Amino acid sequence: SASDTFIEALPKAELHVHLEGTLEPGLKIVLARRHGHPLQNRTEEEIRSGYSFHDLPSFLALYYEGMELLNTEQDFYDLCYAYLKKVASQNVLYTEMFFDPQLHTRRGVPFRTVITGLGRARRDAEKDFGIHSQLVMCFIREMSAESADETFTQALPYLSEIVGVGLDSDEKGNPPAKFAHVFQRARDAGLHVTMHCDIDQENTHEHIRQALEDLGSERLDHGLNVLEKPELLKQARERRIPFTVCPFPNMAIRPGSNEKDIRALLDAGLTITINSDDPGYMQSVYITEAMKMARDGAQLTPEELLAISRNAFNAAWIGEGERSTYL
Ligand code: ES4
Ligand code: ZN
Repeated sequence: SASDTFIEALPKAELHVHLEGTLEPGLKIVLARRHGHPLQNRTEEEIRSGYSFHDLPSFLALYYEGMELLNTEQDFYDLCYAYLKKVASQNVLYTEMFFDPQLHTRRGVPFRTVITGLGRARRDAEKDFGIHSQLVMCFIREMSAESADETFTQALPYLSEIVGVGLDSDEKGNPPAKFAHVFQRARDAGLHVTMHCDIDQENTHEHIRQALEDLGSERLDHGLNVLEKPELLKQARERRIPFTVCPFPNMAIRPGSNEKDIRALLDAGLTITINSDDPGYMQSVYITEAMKMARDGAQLTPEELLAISRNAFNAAWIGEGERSTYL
């Protein structure tokens, strides 16, 4: 299988990372000092040792707790700039980053504060490290369809800063169909569409079917349960739907998944990419470390990892001119 140095040197594109999930304990302490938050008296090790989760709800509880440190334009700048600096050092040339505006607007942080901080960081990181990035706005699926619609309306003045929309957080009882209206608005506005279809959730196959057939999802974030339904598998293969696979959270919070999943997806002829998800909460497993996990679990060869990396550049929501500079 592929060596560490091969993986480290590979030019990469990341398509599944939650910016709020890149918040490292070290930056939490910096932000806590800035805001006089009690976390300022903790060490990184103490914060990290509090990160135990075993399923999606227990992970989301921790992830939501971190939000209270993100308040000013500078906070969002620092969050995004730190992630881009880190992955630029891993030879990530391009990244599409999810963000969750509702987790901020519901606390009284204006949409504008979030998007301007992230935008300034993106431009500075491009200047400083040559990394190109775009934003994908996610809706929180346990919040109401009306809240998602309101959020889309708030985003209208900033649509040039947003390449697509996604759907994340707690899937149980929250099917894609709940958000049909806002996804239609996004498509009408020319945005791209993806959504999480988490592993082994209630009604997982129906959720995947809705995503692919009813909501116009161009990708599936996770989506591993297609393997169990021949009709869905055939459709995903024929439409060459890219799957954004995230080895660390799969192992840590998705009890139904295991390290052989990636081999099974490849054997089924699906188009997969490998990604980090929430590295700040997941032992700092960024894309390079995620690729090493995937290699170890599925015995990936250099040729397979190169093909997986090319899949990500091919699936990226960029123009053909830019794509040709990567491939
Ligand atoms: C997430 Cl791991 C995961 N799953 C679903 N939604 C999320 N939001 C942030 N991380
Ligand atoms: Zn995710």
